[in-house]
Amino acid sequence: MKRKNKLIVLGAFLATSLSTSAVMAQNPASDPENKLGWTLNKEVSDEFEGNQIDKDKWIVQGENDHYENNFKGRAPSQFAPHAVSVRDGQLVITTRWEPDFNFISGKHKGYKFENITTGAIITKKKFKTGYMEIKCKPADAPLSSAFWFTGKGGELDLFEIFGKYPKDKHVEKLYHTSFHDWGKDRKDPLWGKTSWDNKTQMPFRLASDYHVYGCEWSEDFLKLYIDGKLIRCVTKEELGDKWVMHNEQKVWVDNEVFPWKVNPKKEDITEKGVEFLVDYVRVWQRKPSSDLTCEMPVNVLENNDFDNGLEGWDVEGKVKAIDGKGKNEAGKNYVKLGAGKESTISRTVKLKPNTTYILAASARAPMTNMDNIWQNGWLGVKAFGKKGQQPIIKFFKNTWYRQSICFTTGDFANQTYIYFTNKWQKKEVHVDSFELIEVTTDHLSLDGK
Ligand SMILES: [Ca+2]
Ligand SMILES: [Ca+2]
Repeated sequence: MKRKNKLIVLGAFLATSLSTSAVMAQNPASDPENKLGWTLNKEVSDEFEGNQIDKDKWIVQGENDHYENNFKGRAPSQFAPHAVSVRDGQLVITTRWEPDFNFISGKHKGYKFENITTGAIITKKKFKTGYMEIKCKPADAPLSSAFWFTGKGGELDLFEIFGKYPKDKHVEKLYHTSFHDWGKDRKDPLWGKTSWDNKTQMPFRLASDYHVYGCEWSEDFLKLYIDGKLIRCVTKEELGDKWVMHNEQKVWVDNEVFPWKVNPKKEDITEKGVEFLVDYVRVWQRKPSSDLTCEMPVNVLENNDFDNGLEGWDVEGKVKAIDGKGKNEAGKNYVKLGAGKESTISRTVKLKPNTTYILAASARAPMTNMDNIWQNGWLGVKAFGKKGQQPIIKFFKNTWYRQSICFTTGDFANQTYIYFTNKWQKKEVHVDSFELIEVTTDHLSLDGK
């Protein structure tokens, strides 16, 4: 009986996916019925058909000794045109161990260009606002595969994904988005630095498979998606001068080495190379309108900001609600987990089965110097009906920042346990602004429609 049910379900699934793919092949994963009236901007989109890169559309970094923005690669890796190819309907960016390559002399951020060749492509045309989407499989290696945008004064990295990160396997699941501020004076210590970011840890390794990553960049907000699901929205208003998306942008797709994080060796890269595979890059645009909101699904946690002290929360060890006197991130109070004892703040929450959620919190670790002392606090979730899954995400900076965990409940789950703890180091950590939201694909909230 069970088996028969499965077959029926599979048949229905195939029928649905065939009919929808025929009709909606070119619609955004965020809006499969194109309710918002998106139009594909073909100048900055590509399906990567044929057997070579379209050079009317793309700049290949290093070709004819031209390097867009004078960016030659992040040393030790150097951009080389032979790293870029098109095969089986895909863009292939190959990073290789190639010590005999004729590397440029000089250094970049203290590292010599040597051993590693890699690739980047950049659109010739610019665009301003829209919905940007890529379907891809990042290189399964200790380097960053990235889909990003830059123009005058600002940069949006929709993702920089480390396929492998031996020091901390959690990083291999991290969907990390950031803004970089290039609008400041060159002498300003914040020039080019991250002005805002979003870190969401997915329940899977990102380089293990293809996923669809998307974002909507409007005049007023930025929405982040994975596989058509909305995971975050932030407004220009709430970011203030951290917002950097004021001008037209070009699309970038590349592999880069970040040697201060992880410096790949020959056996990681190999002479044959590791590949970032991209099925397509698509940018849609629509008439500017104010009919879309940045509303996220409702936060199911009451007293998530501790305005009512510790009401509704379970605590163990040294846990106190502290008046932040307006200096903490949100509202009146934050929670302090004191030094000297293992301390945890937690609660059991009712949830739906077979449903995807995002758990987020803001935290800081004041005893960190972020140099040789890395005191962790960590956010975690467990007992949601998925055997063996107990995801955690660590906090180790001494300023307030937000991170999140994406998880999907099992068939029989009706509740879960969420917590923040200073185990096992027993050092002081602060936490605030817990958020638990249901992630849905049906998230288009149109005013007056
Ligand atoms: Ca394709
Ligand atoms: Ca608060």
